[in-house]
Amino acid sequence: MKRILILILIASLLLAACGGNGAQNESNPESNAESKPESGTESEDASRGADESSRLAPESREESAGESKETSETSEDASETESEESAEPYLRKPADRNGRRISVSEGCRYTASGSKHGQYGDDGKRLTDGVIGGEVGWGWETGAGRFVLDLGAYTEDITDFNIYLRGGNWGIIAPNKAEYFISADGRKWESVGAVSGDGVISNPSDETWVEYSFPLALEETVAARYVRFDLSGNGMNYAWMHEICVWKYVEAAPVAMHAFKGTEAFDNLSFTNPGQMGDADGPAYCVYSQKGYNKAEMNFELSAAEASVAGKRGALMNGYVFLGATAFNEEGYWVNSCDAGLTYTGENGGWRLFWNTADDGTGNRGWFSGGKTLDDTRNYRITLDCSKKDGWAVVTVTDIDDERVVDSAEFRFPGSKADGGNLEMLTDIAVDWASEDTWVDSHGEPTEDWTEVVFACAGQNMYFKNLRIYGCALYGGGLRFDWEPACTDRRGLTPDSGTEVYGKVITVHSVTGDTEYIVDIDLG
Ligand SMILES: [Ca+2]
Repeated sequence: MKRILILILIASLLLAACGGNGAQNESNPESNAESKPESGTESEDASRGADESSRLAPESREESAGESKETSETSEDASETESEESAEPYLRKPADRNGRRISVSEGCRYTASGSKHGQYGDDGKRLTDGVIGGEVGWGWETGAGRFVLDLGAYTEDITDFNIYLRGGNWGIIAPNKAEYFISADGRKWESVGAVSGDGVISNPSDETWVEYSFPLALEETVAARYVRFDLSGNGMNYAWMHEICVWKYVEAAPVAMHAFKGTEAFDNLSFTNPGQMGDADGPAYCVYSQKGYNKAEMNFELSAAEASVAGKRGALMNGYVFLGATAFNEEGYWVNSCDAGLTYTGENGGWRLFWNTADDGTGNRGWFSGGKTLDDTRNYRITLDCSKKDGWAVVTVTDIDDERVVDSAEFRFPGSKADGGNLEMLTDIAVDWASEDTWVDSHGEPTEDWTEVVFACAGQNMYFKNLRIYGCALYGGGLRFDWEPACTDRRGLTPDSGTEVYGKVITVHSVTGDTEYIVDIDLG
């Protein structure tokens, strides 16, 4: 249930309040597909297709002169796979969305119509880099946006499409229709559906920009080497873009799960902090290391994590699983701190990389949230590495099962020493409130006291459960240390026994030293 919900939410990225709309569109493709595949192949390029000497993807060649080199490379690949395609006609089958949805478009080459915007021009990679969202977007000046994606190989069992763009600011008028076409050779195109009207998901991302996506979920699978995205309508003047996406479903291979053997357990009623804790503005469990380490890592079984983040009256919760570092000066006083790892934002419903710093080098707080939503059927290692050079840190997220780096970010962390001599590391599992509406007490009155918010959220089925952490480790002097209690300076639980809340809010169990534990944060 949770996986399905999150898949829908991924498809509805950037959609906050209108999540229900997105779900409806995804589960009912009829409602947003006004152009179904009626008549087999739509050979609108048939006349040009007769030119066998030129296998260029004709649409993109004509409309994007600057991309002709890429397009001709594409055409060579096309001829390699054509015989394969024609030998074994693809049999469509009912789309089965029970498995794991994987992108078949990420990292693929594409061509585009129109001309690149001078300052925010696309670099030919950004529309398939897996990053959806961001502050600006990438611009193509075009009254009829057309993107031709080369999947790199003839690809079967395609089910889902989407295109993410934005408008409403800087005089940019977004289209109101997207139509999707498939092709085996880049010449003959078949429409598989169009999305307009109620099928379009629109959501303001701030006071000025509106984010649009055009999800299409087919009832039957299709196969293609090339996918074409046609934008039109509304008097569009730009395609101001984030991403073009094509997905298929594969059987979800079981990921290896860690066997927790620890028996130590405690909760906010039984645990008393040794003193004032740093992360004390909402339910959290932290373990702080001794000084002297310059890198930390932890494994997080995201595939097992359960999240229910929305309550009544617009209450919305974020979750965090992260590592942190605190830098001290020679007198032992705090100079800076950073957090880096994964956050589950209530607004988009997925886990993503984030980092923040108290001082980013300009005296201001630094904050970054990645655009890639992680696959919630996989498990990940989070690494925070301050060892590269003074004043910098790198956060890396690695798929544990195939040791593949899925996201990373480097950021300024002024005050840190690369040898770790002035650093204290931590692991931290926490929640906070995603919306202003959540900062109310049980009478609905605004409050700045998070314990009042916890009271107000009680009975609304808001939780993060089964946050399974293992393999916590520290590095120093080039050596790796399992995070045994000897590495630990202190543990902190918020709330603890000295903070009055209505009952059990946070539980830590299956604890082995400080290398592994499972956290449940349940507001009841
Ligand atoms: Ca992108």
